[in-house]
Amino acid sequence: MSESVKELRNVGLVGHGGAGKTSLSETLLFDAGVTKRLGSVDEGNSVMDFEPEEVRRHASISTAFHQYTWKKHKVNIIDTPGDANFFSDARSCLQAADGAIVVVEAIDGVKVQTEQAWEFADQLEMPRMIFINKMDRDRADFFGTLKDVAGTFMPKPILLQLPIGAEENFKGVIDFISQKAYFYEADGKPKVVEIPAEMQDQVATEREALIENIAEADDALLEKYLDGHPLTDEDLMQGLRAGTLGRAFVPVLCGSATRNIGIDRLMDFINDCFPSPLDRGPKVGIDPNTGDRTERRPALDEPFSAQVFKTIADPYTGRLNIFRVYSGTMRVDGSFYNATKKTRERYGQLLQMGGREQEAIPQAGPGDIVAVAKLKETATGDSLCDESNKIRFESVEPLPTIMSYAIQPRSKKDEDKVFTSLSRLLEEDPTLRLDRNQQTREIIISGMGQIHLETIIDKLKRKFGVEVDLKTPKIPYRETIKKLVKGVIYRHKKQSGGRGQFAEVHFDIFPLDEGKGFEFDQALTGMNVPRNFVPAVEKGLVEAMQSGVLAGFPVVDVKVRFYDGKSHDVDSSEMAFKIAASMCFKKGFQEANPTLLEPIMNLSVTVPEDYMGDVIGDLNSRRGRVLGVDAKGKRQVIRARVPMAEILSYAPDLTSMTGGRGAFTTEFDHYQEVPAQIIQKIIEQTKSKE
Ligand SMILES: Nc1nc2c(ncn2[C@@H]2O[C@H](COP(=O)(O)OP(=O)(O)OP(=O)(O)O)[C@@H](O)[C@H]2O)c(=O)[nH]1
Ligand SMILES: [Mg+2]
Repeated sequence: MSESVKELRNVGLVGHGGAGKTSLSETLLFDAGVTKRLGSVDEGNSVMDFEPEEVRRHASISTAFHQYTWKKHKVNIIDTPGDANFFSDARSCLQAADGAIVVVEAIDGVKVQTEQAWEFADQLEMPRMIFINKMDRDRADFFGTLKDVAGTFMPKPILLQLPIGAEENFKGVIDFISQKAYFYEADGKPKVVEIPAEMQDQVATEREALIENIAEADDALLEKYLDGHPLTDEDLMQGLRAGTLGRAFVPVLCGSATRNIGIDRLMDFINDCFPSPLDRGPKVGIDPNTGDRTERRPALDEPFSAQVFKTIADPYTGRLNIFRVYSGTMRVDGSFYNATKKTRERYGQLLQMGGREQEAIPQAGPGDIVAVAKLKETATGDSLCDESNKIRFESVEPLPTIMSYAIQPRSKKDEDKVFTSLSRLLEEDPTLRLDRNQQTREIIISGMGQIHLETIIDKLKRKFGVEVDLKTPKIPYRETIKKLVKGVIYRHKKQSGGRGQFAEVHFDIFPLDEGKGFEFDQALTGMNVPRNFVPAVEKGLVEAMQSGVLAGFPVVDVKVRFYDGKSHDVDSSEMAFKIAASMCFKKGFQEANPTLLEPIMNLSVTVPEDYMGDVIGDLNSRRGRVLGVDAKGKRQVIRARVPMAEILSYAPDLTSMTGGRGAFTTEFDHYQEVPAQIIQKIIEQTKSKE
């Protein structure tokens, strides 16, 4: 448990992929003395990007946790992955933070993922700061980046520092409040000196702007300022803290994570101006007994409450649930109530996550981020609480999946293992979906994009030794008829030496409405067909319908009326009637104007207004039908119906059309007839694969 909740900081690092969040985490840990050597993403020895898939890709695929102590403050770092493929995990884990550092690189400025993380932090009403990173890189442009940031984000970004030099000559930062220059050596320890003469005017102007911004956010300070009294450094720090916490503005700092420049300033800022769990106030939830709104203060004497925001599945050590405590305390070897699953769970050790390592701790309290192993039912998003003081918190839903593949084991013997191993990965990844398509018999995995599904395949191999390939899923087409045919007659007769085979059936075949499936109408009147053969006739029909005449797809939405037939005392048998029924159906089906049906999806595409024309034009070329467009904030939501076959690879196409600014969801809506000119193509393709 941290010394004091007041001195605890839970800090989430967000921003687009490659902005430098993990590198920054490494430098924070190094400067605080947690690591003896500065970890590097590029060299593969980062303590935060420790999973083999991360080391190989030089990028985070999953949120990592660590902590350090700096000037009596304990800081939990939550290093989220920036790539859109892993944004759902970033969102879930950011819920555990009290403040967010938005890392922006000084070269390309704000990118889509940064905007999306920002919007999510807005939803959580989370105080933020911006760290302009990579000031040492070629083409680093501080003011260009600042302009970009100021033009994109609200609340208003305000400048606290100026960089000294840039690119290769980036040497340090000037702090407006202390009015000092900080020059850095490789160890991250600053040499504090007077502001260089040539920068003094610029600093004076920027400092004045900062003072005004701070004063504007605080009535008492504003009054003092307008009365002409100078604001002291203490006034400014107090105003800066209040304005940051109250989200009146977003302070901007700068530096270089890999060169360890400006990082100690950032650490001081986190201590001084970022919220403690106390600043964020009580956590609101629902009393599951009454349905009423209730809350928990971040205090030791409150009943225990917590929420799980991440789960890690390990084939050897089992499952690990990571959660944030909101109120009360917990000690080792205890139990709690899971208000989401409505069960009681026992746990043993309390663990604190430090990258890949876990350290046992004796107890935990408000604001602490803790893990426990081997819970039975608990999953990401669940609320944990004291059994006699129940509370349930809301949690963000996982983002909907956008890409699907059929999965094929390389070795036949792995078929069963594929499903069980993927189910294990499902425990730690709520954005992964697993379905077995009854019709095509394929195992379909769906996820957040190409990279997401590829890393799943990598994990499957590493953790469970199962090798699989990803294939484009088959479209589950179906066959049906459009015309009614009456009086279809088929006689099955075979005379081969001994006992022969004889059966004759008479059918009427009707088309049914979409979704009606198959109906069998036994309408025999005379005694031509003994009734004990009726089940065989129905069975023959059901079997015939499993594989249609056009291209072998299942037949649906058909009614067969069995009204007459003929039989023979000796030669008729169930088998003979089954065959007759099947053949009669196939004959009638061909006369009944057969056609193919395809799945039509509901598609909802969210894009900034500028891209609307392109996206709608593209949907039209995919045989889509636009149903409507609604405004949602600054974005437009296009609702359309599109054939599944046309949007199997929509994710990369939408990304390239919109520069990554588009998002979409799909769900099955109904089956619809395939246009005539396409039917022939599908039939040929299916036949060529046989
Ligand atoms: N020159 C320079 N390179 C940096 C700096 N910070 C990070 N990098 C490099 O940028 C690349 C990406 O850094 P990461 O720390 O992995 O970025 P990230 O934000 O964690 O990326 P994701 O995990 O993919 O979201 C690596 O090659 C780093 O070495 C910096 O301050 N200066
Ligand atoms: Mg990273």
